[in-house]
Amino acid sequence: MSTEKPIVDEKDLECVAKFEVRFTGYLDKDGSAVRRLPEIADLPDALIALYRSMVLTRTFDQKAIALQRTGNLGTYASSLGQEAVFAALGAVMRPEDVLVPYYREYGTQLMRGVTMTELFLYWGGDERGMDYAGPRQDFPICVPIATQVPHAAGVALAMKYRGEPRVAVTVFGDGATSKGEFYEAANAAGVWNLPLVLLVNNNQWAISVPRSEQSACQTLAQKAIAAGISGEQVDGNDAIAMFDRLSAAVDKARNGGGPSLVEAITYRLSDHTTADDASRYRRDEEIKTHWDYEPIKRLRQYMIAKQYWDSQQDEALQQTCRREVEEAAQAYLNTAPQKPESMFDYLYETLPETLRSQRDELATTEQQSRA
Ligand SMILES: Cc1ncc(C[n+]2csc(CCOP(=O)(O)OP(=O)(O)O)c2C)c(N)n1
Ligand SMILES: [Mg+2]
Repeated sequence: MSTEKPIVDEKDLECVAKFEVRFTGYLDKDGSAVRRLPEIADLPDALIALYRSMVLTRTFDQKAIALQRTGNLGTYASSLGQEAVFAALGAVMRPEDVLVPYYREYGTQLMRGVTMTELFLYWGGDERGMDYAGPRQDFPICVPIATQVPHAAGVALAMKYRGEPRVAVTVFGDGATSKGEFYEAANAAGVWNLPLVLLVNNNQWAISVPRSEQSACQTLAQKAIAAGISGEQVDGNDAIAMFDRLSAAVDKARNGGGPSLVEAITYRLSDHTTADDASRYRRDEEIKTHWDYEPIKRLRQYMIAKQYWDSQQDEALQQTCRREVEEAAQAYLNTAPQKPESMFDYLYETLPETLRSQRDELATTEQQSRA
């Protein structure tokens, strides 16, 4: 060990960088304001649009799970408890922006013009559901974790290269922030100052891995700071806060201010998917506590207190949503399945010989079984 005195005392070392991560929330669990509210809080139409999206999504979720449980749908990933995150995103994006989703953002997708029938088709194993009739440039649902994040950076790069005032938004979970693709995309976005919003749906669980075991970081938002991007936390169960902070991030990206990361703090009230049984790794009391903070009740109570909404309107909305979901489910159930050989049809412009013979064999077997 050196006995030489240090030239600079440790306490006098220059601090070369300081960072902070802010948390934004406006409503308490009962929907009362805890601080001065942003503009949207006094715009009843805007609030009702958020609320409608959340109620519709929750109704859609319930139907999807019922279809899966009765053998009419494949594995399904619910958005229960996280509706405010996705409604707010749908409300702040413009039609010309591009959504690069993972697999829980039904609220956003529906607001952007994807239909419930298309979503049912997808989870029913029919890829035609991802060939949206509406938002043609939005990306399909992405199940491989975090792989869509660099794609979104690529989309944002194209927008910037063409000088278009558009924004790419990608959404992913707390678990995805441990993946290399996330870091690589965030790094590129920072260096190239891309019009990209990285939205982390921190629902506290990655299947059975709790947030505490996912990362030793105090916040996931600070992972952006390492890439030179601003990162912040928002109460993901507060639709007003989500709208406020996401619109700031999207506006900033659109106006040349570059990328941002928004970490929405929410909670997955459902199983991970219908293939999961969370009771094997999660205590009931934990879920009960989080039901107290769920986003639909909070916004409803706020709107009722402001006299923007009443119980009659609420009942009418619930009924409309149920009817719309039932109609979409019927349209899905009435859709004739694709022929099995269609699985060969979309990967190659010209099918290689080995696959062509397999396709022909399958088509013949199919014909014989139908005869
Ligand atoms: C590359 C890859 N690895 C593993 C999986 C299996 N898998 C599916 S969902 C999931 C957890 C994702 O958790 P998180 O990112 O927090 O999203 P959440 O489902 O909680 O919304 C994992 C590991 C996968 N789909 N893709
Ligand atoms: Mg998660």
